[in-house]
Amino acid sequence: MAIAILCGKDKLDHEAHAWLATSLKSELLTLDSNLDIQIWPEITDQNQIECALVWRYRLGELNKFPHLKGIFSLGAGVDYLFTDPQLPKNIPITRIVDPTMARDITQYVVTAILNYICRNDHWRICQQQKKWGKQPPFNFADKTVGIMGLGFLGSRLADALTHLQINTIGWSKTPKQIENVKCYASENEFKTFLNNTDILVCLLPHTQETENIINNELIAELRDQAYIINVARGALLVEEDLIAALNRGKLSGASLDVFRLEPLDTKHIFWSHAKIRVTPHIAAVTNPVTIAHQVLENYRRLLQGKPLLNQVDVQRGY
Ligand code: NDP
Ligand code: OXD
Repeated sequence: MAIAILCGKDKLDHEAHAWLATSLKSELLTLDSNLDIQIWPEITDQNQIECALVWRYRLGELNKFPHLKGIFSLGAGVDYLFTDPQLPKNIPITRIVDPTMARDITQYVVTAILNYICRNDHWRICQQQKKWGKQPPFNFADKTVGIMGLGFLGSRLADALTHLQINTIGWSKTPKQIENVKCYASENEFKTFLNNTDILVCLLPHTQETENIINNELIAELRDQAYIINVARGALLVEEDLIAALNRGKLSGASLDVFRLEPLDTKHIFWSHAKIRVTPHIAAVTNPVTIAHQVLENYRRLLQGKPLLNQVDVQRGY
């Protein structure tokens, strides 16, 4: 009976995520010193592995564990699992639902919103040019933040924004109720949601339905001079449509934390575009200390045949 931790799709990526695997192993052993935890690729006996803790692992590896009973994603998003053609079938998949992650996403998005509304990029350029570039006062009341995806992260972000007295609306698949937030739902209300949005925050999962959702059609429905913050997945954004909208002035800027191909290619236009801020997928990084309890709880439930926490709906894809 053993747990395998598989992080990283290749050797380089594995090394980059070594901290996650080793810290999580050590946290879990602190909680229960009897656990047998093996970090890929040093798996001593594949027959022993009953539970796999994974983050963007090398596709096909999970199929090598004949007695696998559970797959626990170490991230909130599970889209990468569904790209594995050999993903073992009929095995429950869970994901991370962690208030610390919600706090981190909130802080990242609030920073991006404030940078935009307070025109921090403009002041920075003025300072570099030693220019007293005074402009008319900015006004928070003029801007509405629209959050696509009101799940665990999106709903907490919405709540935090209302406490900062930032006008906030949201959109999700099924109807939601969040105090002081006008919530829209389904395709029927999508256009109205977009028509009322100045700052679009994307916190949708990557599924067949959401892929390429931020495209020309969507951008056309946003208010003029809108700003886009994508912290969901790169595949949700049609890159050429974003660039074209920034260049013709329909959009005034974008903060991007996630990309179709990560790491972002050094030649990619996003790096040097004056209206784009790039961060390397750090909006909310899995915290081994805060997730260890839920991982262990789910492992115990798995062994006892009890329902798991935070189980992914494989049909929906999130
Ligand atoms: P949840 O599953 O809790 O929430 C997803 C939300 O998206 C739900 O409100 C859901 O609606 C909505 N949704 C899904 N599909 C559609 C659709 N077709 N149309 C409208 N709404 C839809 O996910 P989390 O909040 O935990 O995480 C969201 C995403 O954030 C993750 O999947 C991941 O990709 C990304 N992420 C990024 C991080 C980063 O560092 N950049 C860190 C962590 C997560 P409904 O509630 O009605 O089902
Ligand atoms: C996640 C992420 O999904 O880090 O947890 O993107």
